[in-house]
Amino acid sequence: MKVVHSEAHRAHTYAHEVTGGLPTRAWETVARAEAIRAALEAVGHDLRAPADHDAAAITAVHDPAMLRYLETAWSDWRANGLDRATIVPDTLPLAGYRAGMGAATEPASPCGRIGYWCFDTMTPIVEGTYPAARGAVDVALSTASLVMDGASAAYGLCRPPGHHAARAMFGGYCYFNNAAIAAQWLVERSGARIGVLDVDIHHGNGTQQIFYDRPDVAYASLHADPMRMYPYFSGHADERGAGAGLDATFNQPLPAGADDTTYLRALERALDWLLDRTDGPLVVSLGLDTYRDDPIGDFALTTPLYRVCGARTAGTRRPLVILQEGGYDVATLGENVREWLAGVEEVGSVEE
Ligand code: Q9C
Ligand code: ZN
Repeated sequence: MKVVHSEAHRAHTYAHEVTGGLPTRAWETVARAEAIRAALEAVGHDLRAPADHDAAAITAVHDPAMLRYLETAWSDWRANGLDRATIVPDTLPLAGYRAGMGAATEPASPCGRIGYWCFDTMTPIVEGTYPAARGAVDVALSTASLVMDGASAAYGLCRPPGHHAARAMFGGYCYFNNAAIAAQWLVERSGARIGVLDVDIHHGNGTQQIFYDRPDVAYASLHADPMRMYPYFSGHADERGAGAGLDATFNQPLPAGADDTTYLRALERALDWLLDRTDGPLVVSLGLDTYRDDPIGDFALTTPLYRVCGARTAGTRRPLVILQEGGYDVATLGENVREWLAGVEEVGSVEE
């Protein structure tokens, strides 16, 4: 299968994220993407670098002011004489802050700006973050191009991931929403109704929000119930879209310990639902943090199940734009991605 991978992710690196106000080890690491790359290279996938894309594809789904923020955050921080290695927010404009008083506006202070745009403390900005995030978008768009040019499936090794990034807010280890940018790009070029299948264990709040009121991109997600897991504030079963997008969002929150059988049944429901509402390519937000040993997940999926999931997804016979999201057990991440893609290839008609 054709695999797109960028070196730019390597400069997005930091030792700690802040959980519950304390520095804890970073889970979203360079080693994750390198483990995937090594596993895919070892079985002969056809790796290539992405093409550069301009910002228009990003501002088609994100607030241009958020793009400007991410582009300038590091230099602004430095220009203000702040010399910590990472930028993390400490003051966040919750809905209640300005309730009844109109929306918050972006402040001038770099410490205020990060709280204005970033919704959690686990998504630091370092010097290499912006180039890496742009690289991940390039990976997603080059993967979508391969599919538009006729590939039945292609895989983009996006790092940083994307599905928690909303129109005007980032977080959850995500800066730009790679999958949403690819889906929007596919809508514009194919004129078809596009599906997004999100199998990361965390609800893809960003992707859901970006397309919530639109009928042309249908979003289906299987994830840990937000009552117990991050991102906490979205992904309930009664969130089904709004306005013209009503019934173009499908959430299946699953219990702790969800096993292969439970999961496969939910995946099949999601695929049937997407087939009914779309007629073009599917973008897959491929998170492997559903794995039984994932350090931040609580599902019980096994490695062989990923091959079955890939095969069932390819069984839709829709072109697949498969983009990497989460997955934090570095020891098995490469083989779990490899097995998912092997399941796709087993269904056939995937060039090399
Ligand atoms: N103690 C993705 O999988 N919270 N993002 C982790 C760990 C943040 C996950 C808490 C999880 C973000 C793309
Ligand atoms: Zn995740």
